[in-house]
Amino acid sequence: MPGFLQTPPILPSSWTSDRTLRESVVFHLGDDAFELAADELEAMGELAVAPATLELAARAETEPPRLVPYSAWGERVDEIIVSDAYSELGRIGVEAGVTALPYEDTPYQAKARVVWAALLHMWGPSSALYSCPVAMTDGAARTLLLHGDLDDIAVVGHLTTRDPATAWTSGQWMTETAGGSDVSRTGTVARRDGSGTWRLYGTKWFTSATTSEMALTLARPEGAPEGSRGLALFRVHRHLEEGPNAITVRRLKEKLGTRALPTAELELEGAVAYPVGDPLDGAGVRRISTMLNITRIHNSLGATAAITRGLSWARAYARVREAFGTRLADLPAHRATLADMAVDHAASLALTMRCCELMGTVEHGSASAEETALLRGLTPLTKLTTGRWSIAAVTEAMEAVGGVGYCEDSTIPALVRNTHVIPIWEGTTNVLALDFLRATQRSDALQVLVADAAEALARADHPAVISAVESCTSALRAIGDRIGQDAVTDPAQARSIALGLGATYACARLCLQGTWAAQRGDHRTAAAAVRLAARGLVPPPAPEHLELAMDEELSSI
Ligand code: MFK
Repeated sequence: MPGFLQTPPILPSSWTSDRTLRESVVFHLGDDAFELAADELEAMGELAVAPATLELAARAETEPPRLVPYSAWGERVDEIIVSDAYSELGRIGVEAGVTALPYEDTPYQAKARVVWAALLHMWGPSSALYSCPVAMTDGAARTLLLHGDLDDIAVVGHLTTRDPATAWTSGQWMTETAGGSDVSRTGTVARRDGSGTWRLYGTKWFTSATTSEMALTLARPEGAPEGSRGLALFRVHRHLEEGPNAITVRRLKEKLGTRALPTAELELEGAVAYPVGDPLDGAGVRRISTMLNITRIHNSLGATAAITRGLSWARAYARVREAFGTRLADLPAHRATLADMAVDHAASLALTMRCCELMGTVEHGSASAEETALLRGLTPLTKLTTGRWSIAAVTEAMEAVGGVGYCEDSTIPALVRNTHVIPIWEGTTNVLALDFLRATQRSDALQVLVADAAEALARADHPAVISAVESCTSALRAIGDRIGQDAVTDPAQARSIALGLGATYACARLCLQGTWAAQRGDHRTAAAAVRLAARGLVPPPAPEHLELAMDEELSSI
């Protein structure tokens, strides 16, 4: 006689089961445009969790990329073979428009990035990290359009098509052995050969999506000054018309997660490269920042989507698992945990959707100077805040599914591993906090952000959000006091200020959205805002005793 067999949890549609996502899309898009987008989004909601898609994702995770350095006859080929399941997931994403939609002429106009964000939010966690090349491809396309010449712009069609037969992806080869966070230490040299062609010499230490047809990279033209002001931006192709470019693959990285995604160390041995913009004007870092800001928003979407997928697994399990005489979904202690995860989801989405909305407005050419400054400051804040939230949330999700959630065949360990790259990829929490501080010193980013939060709070007048509005107002005052004490110039304070501002801005946006939703009869976002505020918005200042960090001073005890 068979023993007890647990009914397996089934992931429901990523669209119809996700009230928070649907509400966010209507709030940011408006009812009429929402009607236009609804079918496309519903289709992606089904596709993202279809058994065939999830099987591809699970298979891609177990078939990591392989490096074939030499052909059977000894020729150096440096071929990287990826799982066909990974390639197929990419084809699904490209056809659905995850790279194309923001570049198309759509009825959503400046709001196209809102629809795109919803698509990517659903597809990303099922893509086995194909979302990584999608991020870099988006960043490269925008960078080439903004800073490139006609030759650069000619490749953009490949980066922004829905046709998998002609679609390319782009990498971003920035990280070097000496220059990880500190890009000014980039050692790759650019030299012109006799025919005037630029050629690059150096080692790129972390190049993800290495099978991409092209990449954007930094190099120092010979004779240019040290530091970041001497760097130039280049477009490099893996293959030239006459054959492979002069690039060898040293090895593939063995990473904690993102295992389907090829990440390699590359040696540039005179690789032909095309400067993007004037290579001698010292503006390479400024130009690649266009790409960085876009990939950082993709990173925030990845964080938000990971929270959502973790929550979706936890809820699916809570529906089918019984303990102590009832479903997990009915146990008060478990409901409290799931409710807090739902708050993480709402808060993370509020920040990320605001970034996407602003990004669309800027790209559409209809942004005010304030909106442009707001996006500059909000991007690093959102990236660092959602990154930290995502790690906690997927860990909670694994715990909520119990022992099976700790086992590989549940696929939840892959979600946890893949999420752990989020706070590292495209800048760590501290690097992003310092980037935010630099932005506040160079622009109105801080004043505009505080003013935008205050305006949201002023319009959040539903009784259901009053306590959250009061908490946000006090949090803004507390952060203002800290900044007033010159904390904005103290790097040690950067992290706590940035995390505090990130949570407070998210809460202010939830107060505004919660007011709008409550007026339509749904109080759940208002409740999420109140709960987020009750958990505490501003972390304590940095530790006073920084000597604790390295124990340099031996205690006299
Ligand atoms: C998914 C799979 C992943 C697989 C594993 C991945 C593992 C991790 C792999 C990685 O390594 S990811 C890459 C991590 N590295 C970074 O994210 C770089 C972090 N460093 C920064 O973000 C620095 O702030 C930056 C390099 C961008 C600039 O630092 P610098 O060299 O001190 O330059 P500076 O003086 O701050 O800025 C130079 C110019 O760029 C200025 O403009 P102007 O020339 O007009 O004055 C800045 O205003 C502009 N700029 C800098 N950051 C900007 C920006 N403009 C707009 N937005 C920004 N974010």
